Amino acid sequence: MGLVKKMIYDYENKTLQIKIVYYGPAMSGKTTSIKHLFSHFNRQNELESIDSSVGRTLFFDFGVLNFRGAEWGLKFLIYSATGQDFYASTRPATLNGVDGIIFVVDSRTNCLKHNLRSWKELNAMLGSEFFNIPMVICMNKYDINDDSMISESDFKDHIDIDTFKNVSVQKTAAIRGYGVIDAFSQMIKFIFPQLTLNISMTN
Ligand SMILES: Nc1nc2c(ncn2[C@@H]2O[C@H](COP(=O)(O)OP(=O)(O)OP(=O)(O)O)[C@@H](O)[C@H]2O)c(=O)[nH]1
Ligand SMILES: [Mg+2]
Repeated sequence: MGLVKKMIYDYENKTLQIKIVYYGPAMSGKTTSIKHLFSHFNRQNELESIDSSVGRTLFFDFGVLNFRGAEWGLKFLIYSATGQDFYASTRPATLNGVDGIIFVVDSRTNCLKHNLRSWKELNAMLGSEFFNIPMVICMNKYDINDDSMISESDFKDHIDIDTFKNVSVQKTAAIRGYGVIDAFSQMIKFIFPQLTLNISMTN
């Protein structure tokens, strides 16, 4: 379907534009993760969420994070695709031009089916590009941590993990902010292996 493009470089402003999408089944914690990311960088007011009255994402969340080095800038466009199936038709548009995917798993065992359905849908939409896109898998809700959690290796056993060029799986508890910044940093390392991460924020 050709949803994946090359990164956009703005020569005039020496800024590279990168699109990151948080993807996953309904209620897995995508919006919670993004909210933590933006508040970490003190940019919580710049996140646009289109919510229903009960806080479910209707179309997507969207915000921009800018980092400025001496010679260049990075502009991250951050989206979450809605997990609600009623709005499933908006997901391809949200994925259009994606450079990296943070897949948010609901790690409770009874959610395994939903996670895998969302995963397969993503694979189907991206086709052969799927395994070329940098992928960070967040095993979210790990604060619950009772006996009924999907382990990292359980989830890996269900997907073709070895086919990816760049993939990592890590535990998160977005509700406490645990692991969210690590996951984002891992994504930056995948996209820019040479970059040192002492970058400061600009407006
Ligand atoms: N215990 C626990 N609950 C979480 C965690 N992250 C999110 N939640 C809760 O899970 C519910 C859904 O979280 P959202 O962030 O709205 O999920 P979403 O993936 O954006 O959902 P949709 O937009 O409907 O696809 C909310 O009640 C959150 O408080 C977590 O790490 N641990
Ligand atoms: Mg949401």
